[in-house]
Amino acid sequence: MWWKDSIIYQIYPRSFQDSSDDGFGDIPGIISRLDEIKELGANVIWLSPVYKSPDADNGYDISDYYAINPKFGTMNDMENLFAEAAKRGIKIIMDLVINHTSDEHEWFQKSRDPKSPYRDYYIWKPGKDSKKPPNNWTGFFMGETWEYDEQSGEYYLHLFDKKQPDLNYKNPKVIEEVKNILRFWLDKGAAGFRCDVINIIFKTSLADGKKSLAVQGLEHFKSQEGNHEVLRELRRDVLDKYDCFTVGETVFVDLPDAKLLCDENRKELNMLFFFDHLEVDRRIAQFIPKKFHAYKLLNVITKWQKGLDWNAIYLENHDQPRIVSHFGAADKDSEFWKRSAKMLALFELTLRGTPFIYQGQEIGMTNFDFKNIDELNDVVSHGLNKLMKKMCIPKFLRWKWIKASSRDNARTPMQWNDSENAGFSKGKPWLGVNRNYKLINYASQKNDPDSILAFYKKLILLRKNSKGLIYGDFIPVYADTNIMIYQRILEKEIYTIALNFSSHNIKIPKKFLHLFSSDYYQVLNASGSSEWKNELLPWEGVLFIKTA
Ligand code: TEU
Repeated sequence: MWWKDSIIYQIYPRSFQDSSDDGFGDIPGIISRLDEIKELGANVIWLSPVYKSPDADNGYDISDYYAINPKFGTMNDMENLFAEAAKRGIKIIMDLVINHTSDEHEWFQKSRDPKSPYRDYYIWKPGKDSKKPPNNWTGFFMGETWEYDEQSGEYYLHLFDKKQPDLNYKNPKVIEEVKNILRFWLDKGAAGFRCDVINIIFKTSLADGKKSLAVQGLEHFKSQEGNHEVLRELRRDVLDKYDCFTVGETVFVDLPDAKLLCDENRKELNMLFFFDHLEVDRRIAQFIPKKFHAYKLLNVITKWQKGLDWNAIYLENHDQPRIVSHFGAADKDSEFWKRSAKMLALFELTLRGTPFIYQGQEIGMTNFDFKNIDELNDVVSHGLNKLMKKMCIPKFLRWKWIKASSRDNARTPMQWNDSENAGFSKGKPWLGVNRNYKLINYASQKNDPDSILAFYKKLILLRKNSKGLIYGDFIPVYADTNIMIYQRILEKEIYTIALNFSSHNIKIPKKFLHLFSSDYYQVLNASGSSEWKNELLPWEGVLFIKTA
């Protein structure tokens, strides 16, 4: 299957490359950077939403699935993008956001009339005892999940922002609409879809949820039987007729759920994004930090590597802080920014599954040193701030947590070079450019063989030519608080990987030294040092390769 040995590059269009100098990335900008993506070694692009949208949630609130947001360009530009990408052997997958639409979508506007045939496209309900919402569910954006609509005299459900009303998947007409959307984009040339929050689209009942600090009501809409049925129907009636794949974004997913969703015989999704690995050092809906232990990370990764036949592997996306700030040294010990970024590249690219690389990850972009809440655009950060204020959490703590977790950390413009606005745009960027762009940018790494970018390219090439790194078994070997060791094995190919997540030199435990005997192994390491002294340097990663 071609998507198994692919390398996928995620583009967040508004922050990638601006060609019109309005401060907003666009499709012609993406076309102008396809060569860089090809040089990296990626052969698939996942494009975050470019559809028409009022941008209440940066395009994840779609008002027309068949039109392009004019800020990004035209349908003609999009067709050019498919064609130019294809010329370079690059496929494109689209973001499928179908749990909700924008409240400005024509369907929703029509559905506000209780007599409209569109009424049942959404989930409308009268309030409890006149003025109270129909149930006690709480949303993904730290706020209410029901909005009262004067015109209708009823509430509508929105698990995200109030400008993102949830569609009603008990209505077969909604499923037919989705099939049409899929066909439209597949016929245009899409090679598949990244399916937004795809495991919560079916609401079995609207009863009150169990009390919970996170999202309350989950048991009524996470991985419901009806949800599985919808996925099977989409696959059977549309997706299976094309050479394409799907990757689900599955929130709060656990392994038993995931096994059902990705079982090849059930024909639902091809692979999915889980969140566990990025939450090993955070608690309560990802916001409150706790101590990092490498063994916890290895445990989680082992669970998924062994539990599923195929994984979608990622360390970054547009919702997560930058990995070199999160698990790496950028914010703790910046001397090792570069080495830790390479160590994390080694981690991601030596796991079994299809790797997804998020724009800027390949040059080690870091979190942004935002100074106050007004510098942030993210709806989640603002929602969280409001909620914590209500809970009387002191300002300095609120800011500390929001700053580290804000989705805007990943959304600042791509740092292409050291010219004004990092070469992203000549206009004022929609979100501030990271102040470190003179130090961290694509141009300065392009021809430097010691750069993070060069390391990514080398690893991607190695992976492409090594069946063992793509398909080999995953064998956990050892982990403690600071380091982890694992192997990938396929017949006579043996890969041994050791990663150091700390600022100290750490000796490989004696018991495992035999795995690193360099007389018959070839070594690739993140520190670039050529001598192996049976220890890991601070933030170093090493890969020992033995092929018979
Ligand atoms: O994300 C789903 C989701 O659960 C996150 O928004 C999560 O709540 C957030 O990351 C907490 O930090 C998807 C998209 O990736 C996201 O960008 C959208 O905002 C969301 O769905 C709604 O479409």
